Amino acid sequence: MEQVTLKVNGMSCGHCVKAVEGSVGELSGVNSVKVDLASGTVAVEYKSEDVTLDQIKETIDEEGYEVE
Ligand SMILES: [Cu+2]
Repeated sequence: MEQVTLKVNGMSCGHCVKAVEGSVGELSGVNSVKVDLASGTVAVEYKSEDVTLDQIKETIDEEGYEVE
């Protein structure tokens, strides 16, 4: 299991939290995803055999947020 904390720009409210946690959480191989609005970060726990970090970043990007 890999663990990464991504800095993500543009998340500002509960809707953003739901959008990011929902879409990333749907990826197969993602074990957990937690948004922290105060610090603008997304903590993800995933299995690198099943999902890549690039896929996770792309999914956040597709929701309309910028991964630093
Ligand atoms: Cu929002």
